[in-house]
Amino acid sequence: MEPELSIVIPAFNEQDRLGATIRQILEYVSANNIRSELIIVDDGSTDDTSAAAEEVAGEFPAQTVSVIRYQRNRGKGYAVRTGLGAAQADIALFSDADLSTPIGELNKLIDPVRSGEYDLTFGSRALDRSLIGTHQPWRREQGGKVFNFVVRLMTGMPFWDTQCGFKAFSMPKFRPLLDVMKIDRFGFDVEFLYVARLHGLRLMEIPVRWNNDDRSKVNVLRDSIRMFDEVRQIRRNARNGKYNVDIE
Ligand SMILES: Nc1nc2c(ncn2[C@@H]2O[C@H](COP(=O)(O)OP(=O)(O)O)[C@@H](O)[C@H]2O)c(=O)[nH]1
Ligand SMILES: [Mg+2]
Repeated sequence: MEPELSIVIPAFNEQDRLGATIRQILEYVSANNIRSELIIVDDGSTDDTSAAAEEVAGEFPAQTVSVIRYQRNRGKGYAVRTGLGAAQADIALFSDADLSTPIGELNKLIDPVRSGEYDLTFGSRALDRSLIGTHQPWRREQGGKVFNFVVRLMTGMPFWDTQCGFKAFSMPKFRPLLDVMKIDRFGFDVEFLYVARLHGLRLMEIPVRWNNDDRSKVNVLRDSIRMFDEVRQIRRNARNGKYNVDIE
């Protein structure tokens, strides 16, 4: 039977965090009778990420779990696009491997897509900060605010947190756009929202709970520089018509 929801987890060197995450997700979907498929994308990990995923998946024979892997690390954006490209269901969600947004927040994003009211819904840590249990380190949180301010200035988008790793999509609407997406690293969230908006999809930023996991793989200096550069690339791509695509 076709799944009603595809859940994508981008994973880079996540052998320590991924097992517990998969278990929590599969327990949640079975307890709530959600017909889902789980797609793990191993983004060129150098540890035993794939094996860890397969091991836990083996504990849930009734659930559909697939692991996609490739040799070279390409970035979270590339990994998420790969997972969405493989998604079978009409609704897809991606979540970080550390479940910083608990999987119980799922319905907040899925319901407005299922009802047809919105095409892309995304978690936000900026709309209701009282939902944040464990904060990111102070510098990282301030950096996030600056990044979002720059994104608003450079793209004209009215959002407050583009970077939360918890986003849901109406795949019939979003799938054609995957072909024109180009940003492979952490700027991809901005590109997703920008291109979706450009093509008239209906977007909603939704406050979600967040408990930061401090075992972050992000290198603040290197990855921040790349992100600003990627936002400039998005503007350039838009100007050069790189995001033109026929959607029905
Ligand atoms: N850092 C990093 N994360 C990646 C990459 N590819 C996929 N990911 C995944 O992106 C998600 C966010 O990473 P995380 O380290 O938790 O970031 P943070 O919580 O924002 O500091 C996790 O699911 C990672 O496994 C990559 O190339 N680098
Ligand atoms: Mg994290």
